[in-house]
Amino acid sequence: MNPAEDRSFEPAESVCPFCGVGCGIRYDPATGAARGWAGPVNTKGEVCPKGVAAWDAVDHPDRLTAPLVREDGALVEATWDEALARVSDAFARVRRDHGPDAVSFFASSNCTNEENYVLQKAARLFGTNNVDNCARLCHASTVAAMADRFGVGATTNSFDDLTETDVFLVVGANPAENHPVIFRSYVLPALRRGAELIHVDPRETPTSAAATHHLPVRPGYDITLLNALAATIVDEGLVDEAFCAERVEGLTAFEAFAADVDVDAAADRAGVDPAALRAAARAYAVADRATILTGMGLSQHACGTETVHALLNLPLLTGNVGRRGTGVNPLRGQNNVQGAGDVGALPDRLPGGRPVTDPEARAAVADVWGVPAAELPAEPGLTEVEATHAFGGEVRAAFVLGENPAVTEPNAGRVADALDALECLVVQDLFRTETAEHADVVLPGSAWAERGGTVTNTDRQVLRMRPNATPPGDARRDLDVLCALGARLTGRPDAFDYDGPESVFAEVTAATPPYGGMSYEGIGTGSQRWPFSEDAAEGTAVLHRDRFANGRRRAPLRVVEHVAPVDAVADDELVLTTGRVIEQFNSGALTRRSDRLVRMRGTETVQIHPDDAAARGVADGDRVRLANARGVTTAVAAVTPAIRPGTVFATFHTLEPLANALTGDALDPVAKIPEYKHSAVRVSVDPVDRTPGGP
Ligand SMILES: Nc1nc2c(c(=O)[nH]1)N[C@H]1C(S)=C(S)[C@@H](COP(=O)(O)OP(=O)(O)OC[C@H]3O[C@@H](n4cnc5c(=O)[nH]c(N)nc54)[C@H](O)[C@@H]3O)O[C@H]1N2
Ligand SMILES: Nc1nc2c(c(=O)[nH]1)N[C@H]1C(S)=C(S)[C@@H](COP(=O)(O)OP(=O)(O)OC[C@H]3O[C@@H](n4cnc5c(=O)[nH]c(N)nc54)[C@H](O)[C@@H]3O)O[C@H]1N2
Ligand code: SF4
Ligand SMILES: [Mo]
Repeated sequence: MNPAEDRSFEPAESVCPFCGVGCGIRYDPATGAARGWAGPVNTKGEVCPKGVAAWDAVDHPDRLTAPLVREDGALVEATWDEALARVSDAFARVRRDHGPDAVSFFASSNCTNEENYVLQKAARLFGTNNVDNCARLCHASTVAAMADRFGVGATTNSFDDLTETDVFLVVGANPAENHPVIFRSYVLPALRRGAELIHVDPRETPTSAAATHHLPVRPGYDITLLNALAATIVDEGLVDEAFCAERVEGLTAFEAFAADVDVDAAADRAGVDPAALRAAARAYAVADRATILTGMGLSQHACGTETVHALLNLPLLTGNVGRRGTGVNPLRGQNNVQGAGDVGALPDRLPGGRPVTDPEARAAVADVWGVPAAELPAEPGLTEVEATHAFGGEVRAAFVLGENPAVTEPNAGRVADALDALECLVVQDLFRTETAEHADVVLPGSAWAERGGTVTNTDRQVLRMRPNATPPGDARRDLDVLCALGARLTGRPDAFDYDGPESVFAEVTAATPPYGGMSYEGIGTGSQRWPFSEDAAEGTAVLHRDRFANGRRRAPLRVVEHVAPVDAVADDELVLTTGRVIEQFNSGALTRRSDRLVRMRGTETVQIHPDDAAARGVADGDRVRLANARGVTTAVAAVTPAIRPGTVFATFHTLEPLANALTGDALDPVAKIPEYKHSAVRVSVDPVDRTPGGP
């Protein structure tokens, strides 16, 4: 059936379902594609190629149009009542036999604040804090380090004031491809007016193409590099003494540490030229306004939190926080990765970032929910990858909303076994994904264009989505499914009896202090930014002005030592690092289904340096085999000096190469983020002849 057959389409201002920039898009009947409208971020209606392609997934013949349940090993169509009863019976049985913590809920940074809020409420009223979202996989480490040092883990500044920046330090991020509208509409104009860009990345990317300084760091050695930058600043007398005297603690101890850093040797270990490193340190330190844009190259390491701690010393030493055009700005992943955490889809945090262990916070939330505080679980739950590691053991059933862990969690071989070890796996998605293939129940949800609700973008702006279409066939709006499920799982139908997303949002604002006072009407086709204040809307664009968000006047400097990467790399091995390209998005569930994007560029390649290729007899275009103890995958070699020697790069957007066949189980001890950016692999010409007609 063509899902478009019985549907109605009506253009209305909504938000792009992809990255955390939060561009305004809507359906365009004239072209049958999506197009931008002048939203609060893309103020001229500009979008990147993914924005235009967003409609293709909405109207795709692969859309799920009916619930599926597993019968005799196969997924077969069922009614909603059968499917929901299957879920509530299985979860009730697991809770009876093993307790509520034997069920785990994966929320979705691809879904709205309202949907995530309802899901975490359902999990907690079911009795468990086992609820997390894939913020865990992107910036959990950044959030942990920033919350520890600055009091809150979110962008310190807004895009608007980046146009006033003199120097951008972009570390482990590739905004030219992954946050294209920020890059083109905010960063590039500043560069055109004379600002400089320092890029720390083992590859030359379209971001480095705009850079004044490129430091091709050796993956896993960012702490060494960041310490060398800090040591240069101290050594060359570039510390902002006045700022440090007022706003910083621990300068003397840090200067003593810095004095012991041998900058030449450190640059060498980090794989960069010492003179280039010193020049970059100077440029950052002498700038009037320097800002940091940070991404996965820093955060996605088993030492991600420590690495971000090393980064945070730089703005403190140089007085680059609390003013326009400065700060530390993590470029967030999906369109609602910020909001999913804000509204409580985290195992240790209630809505508003308050710890589940805090009795006052539990009492406040219970009061909004109209339940006794004693009903809310008080122990932190399992994070996403921890939960997957417990599947079949401590965890017996899981609910996965809008995520595709079979492709995106590390060590895919182990993940596939874990998914099969569950007594009941429920997946709510748009498509029959690789994860859904392991499911016992599949619930057909709604795409971006089929819902109302709010999302919170990377600079803390809450934006409204509006329906442009009805869901296909028997698919339902995600919020309606989650409310129905919440009622069944908790036996508290009143707690999930809402009059649409606006009434959920009203409860979100009551339960989430930084959102207090916001409203649908107030947001309109603009935005409201948290921490929200009626009379100081502009004031919240720059955090930490006079005090840090924890109320303290000073933030500490911190001595951070190099942490050895978990995978030791043998002489004949290379380091695999992974990431993204502009035309594809994460597991590719949506973008691989767009002809518009697939035509633009293949992603089934692995970048390898000419020296490493020559040493292995690999020529450009050869099919190569990447292998380690965890798995094997193949890819087409792209032989290029754009990647540093000793390192290979693959995306994780495709099933071949399935990059996560090779990534490992190590987690950062604080933030529990996986190691996606440093895996030892052997690379060789693929011995299997795959040419058509070959053996
Ligand atoms: N086009 C597109 N845009 C996206 C996404 C997408 O899939 N496609 N996904 C969204 C999501 S969920 C997220 S979280 C963001 C992520 O956005 P980014 O943080 O930009 O993501 P990545 O491409 O994973 O990594 C950024 C860079 O880190 C570099 N890198 C690798 N290893 C290291 C290292 O050890 N040290 C350093 N310093 N750098 C290293 C890589 O070469 C890469 O260029 O993008 C969002 N936007
Ligand atoms: N090797 C490697 N692996 C990585 C990373 C890396 O850099 N390297 N990055 C990690 C990061 S930062 C992230 S965020 C994760 C992303 O991991 P995932 O969240 O698993 O990836 P997505 O492709 O965004 O998955 C989204 C799923 O949600 C569905 N979906 C989309 N919109 C909706 C909706 O509105 N409703 C419903 N019900 N479903 C919807 C899609 O069809 C898709 O199946 O991947 C991680 N994995
Ligand atoms: S920059 Fe991000 S939000 Fe904007 S159109 Fe592209 S993918 Fe969508
Ligand atoms: Mo992400």
